[in-house]
Amino acid sequence: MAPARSGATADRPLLRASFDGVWSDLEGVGRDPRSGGYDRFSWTGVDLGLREWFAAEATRRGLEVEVDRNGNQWAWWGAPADGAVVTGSHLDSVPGGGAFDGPLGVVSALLAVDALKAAGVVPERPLAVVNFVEEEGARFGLACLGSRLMTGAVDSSHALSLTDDDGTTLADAMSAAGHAPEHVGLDETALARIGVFVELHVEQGRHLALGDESVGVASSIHPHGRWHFCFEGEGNHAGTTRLDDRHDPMLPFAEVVGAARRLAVEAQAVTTFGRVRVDPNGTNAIPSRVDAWLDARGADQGGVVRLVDDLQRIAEEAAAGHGVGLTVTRDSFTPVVDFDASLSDRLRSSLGAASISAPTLPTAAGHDAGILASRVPTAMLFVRNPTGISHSPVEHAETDDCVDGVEALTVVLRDLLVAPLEVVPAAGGQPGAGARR
Ligand code: HGY
Ligand code: MN
Ligand code: MN
Repeated sequence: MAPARSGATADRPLLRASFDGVWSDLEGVGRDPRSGGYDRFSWTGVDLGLREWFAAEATRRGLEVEVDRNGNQWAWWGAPADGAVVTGSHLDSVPGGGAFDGPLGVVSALLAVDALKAAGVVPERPLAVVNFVEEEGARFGLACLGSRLMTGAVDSSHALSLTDDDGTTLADAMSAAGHAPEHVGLDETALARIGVFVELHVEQGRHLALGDESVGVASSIHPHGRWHFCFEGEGNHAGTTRLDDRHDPMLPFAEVVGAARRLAVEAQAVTTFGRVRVDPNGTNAIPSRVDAWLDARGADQGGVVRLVDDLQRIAEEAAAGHGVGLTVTRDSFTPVVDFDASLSDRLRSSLGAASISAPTLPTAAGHDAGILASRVPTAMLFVRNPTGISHSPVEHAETDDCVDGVEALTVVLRDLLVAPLEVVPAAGGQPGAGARR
């Protein structure tokens, strides 16, 4: 059941029509007609199409578009200045991803600007809609790359040396897309401009689907990380090589996959090996090498760390047993993120004042809001996902719920744009993340 209408937008049918219109313009970009999934990877031709779409939608609204040193796009309502209200999300996807993860936050932000302007809101401070680059890390392997670079959470030269599956570095991909890579890194100017950041996102889970509300407020992001397991064996003929003579990297890898699931159950965590590269990947060739990437997450940070340590020990024993080499590299780890309590409370109270009831829920999905939380006050809104499925072509959100999301975001932004942004201690948030004037 959708929440009581907030009344934030005078005409809901018009808003629904606007949503359908903007959504349909974006829907085809980077979509595989066979699977219905999306391959939207940073600094590719598809990404250029997405960036052009973003710039056109922003310009159509009279917003000033800028691209920062890390390639994130910013659309400004009002001259860029410190202490702005910033919203938005990302447009890239995982391989074969869904339509809503990321784009729903960007589209909703643009439509919220429409609603605020239609309501005659005169902001006390600038507003920016942002499109963060490479949030999924699908091309270069590091999630939230644009926000990590901006906050200095990743070393710039390390980031520029990251390669995609074809061996193209981030630096070369950015150059080829016409964006100079040499200035990537910590961007204090961009960070100072963020007074508060509010990201709307489709829920990646079923908390809302199991309840009555279509919109929720995030409390926290579970600790999560990515580890690269590289098993190096000896390539050989699949038919002529005796079993005793084999050093097959696939075998220790297979043991590790099973162990990862067992350890996840014990630790009440989740583990996934969703990405595997087998060299030379021939039916009649014993692999010389297997590269596999582990995604491990859980509410208990210590439990996740112990799980990966145990798994690494199991992998080392299994590899040794097959005369296979092993290296394990931690690609990223994001500790628990508790969103800024005072900002989240403020979201809840402005939603309540607009008679929108929104439960509070945690998530195990990473977001740019989670990375920014270490530097600026951030909060998130979630929109109901009936199946909870995400990172899949079947990811979905009902249009009525998406419109509820736009209305909720409009209510929240209206409050943040016109009322003072007090400086509040970030109770339970990250150090130094209190809202700023
Ligand atoms: O992987 C994640 O948690 C997010 O969807 N990027
Ligand atoms: Mn995602
Ligand atoms: Mn996302």
